[in-house]
Amino acid sequence: MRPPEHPLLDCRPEVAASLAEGRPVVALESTIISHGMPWPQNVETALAVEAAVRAGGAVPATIAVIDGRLRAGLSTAQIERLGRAGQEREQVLKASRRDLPFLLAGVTPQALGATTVAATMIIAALAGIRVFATGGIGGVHRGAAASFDISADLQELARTEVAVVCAGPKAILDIGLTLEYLETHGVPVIGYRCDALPAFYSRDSGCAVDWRLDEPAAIARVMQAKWALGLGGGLLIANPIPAEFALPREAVDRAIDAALADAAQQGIAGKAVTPFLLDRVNRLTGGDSLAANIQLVLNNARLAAAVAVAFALR
Ligand code: PSU
Ligand code: MN
Repeated sequence: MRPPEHPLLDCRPEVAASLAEGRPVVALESTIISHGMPWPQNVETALAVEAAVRAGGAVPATIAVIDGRLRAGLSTAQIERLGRAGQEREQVLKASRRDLPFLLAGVTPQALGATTVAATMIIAALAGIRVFATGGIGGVHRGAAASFDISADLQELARTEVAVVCAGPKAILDIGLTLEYLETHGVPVIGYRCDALPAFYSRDSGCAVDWRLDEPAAIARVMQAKWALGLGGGLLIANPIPAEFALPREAVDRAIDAALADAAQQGIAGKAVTPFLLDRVNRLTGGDSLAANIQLVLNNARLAAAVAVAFALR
């Protein structure tokens, strides 16, 4: 059963109706709109991702914090607002778990909070949404032994009951350490039709996944079993970028190395790191990485819809 409507949360009527009737809903995040992609591709992609969820038979619920309220399900105008505000970063706060109280208390200069994977999971779970599609999750950064930079997304996967479909950890991260962290925290990592964890822009990170599952119905049964057992927490469903859109590993690695060097030289730290690196890699690959990012998000939206449909039928 879905939890009762939360006093801080506004669900779009279509989303609330679907949830009340046990029909499939897919959560979508908003940091990717405001901080993950440039305007106008960010808005075009967000709308195309919603359309892909609908084509897959589920209702999309893009999540953000707007004017002091948690929102599950945005209008086109609200998505546009987030996308345009992303050009002026001071207008929209990149909001993870620790930022939500400030946005709700109205003490931030920004009226808009773009939710990361972690914050989107929290709001999805409050609404009763169990499946969420993103591009790539945050993870353990390269050099984390010195910087301690580990995304709050990983802790959220350990504690919040949502299945997250992604194309692997973002390639700017240390993927082996990210997998170790997920193992320590008991987060299942499922490869959808793949044996190796995908690495965002490329299909193979060189690290094996725990389990390969080839059918959305099998993934839905694992979700059901985990939560029926009272284990709580999330699952990571890794969905490789379609081969025709994957980028050659060497070219991406060169761009990432250059972006990391720029970040270090400019003293970029904290939550600015990931948006900075994604933007630099996009410039250094002449836009190729953005094109790949758009395609992998669409691919994840399609799989998330299929998983949500299977989970609703269980
Ligand atoms: N996936 C993308 N682009 C993004 C992100 C994910 O394709 O911009 C965002 C997500 O919102 C994720 C965040 O939660 O990057 C991770 O940020 P950090 O490393 O600061 O935790
Ligand atoms: Mn970080």
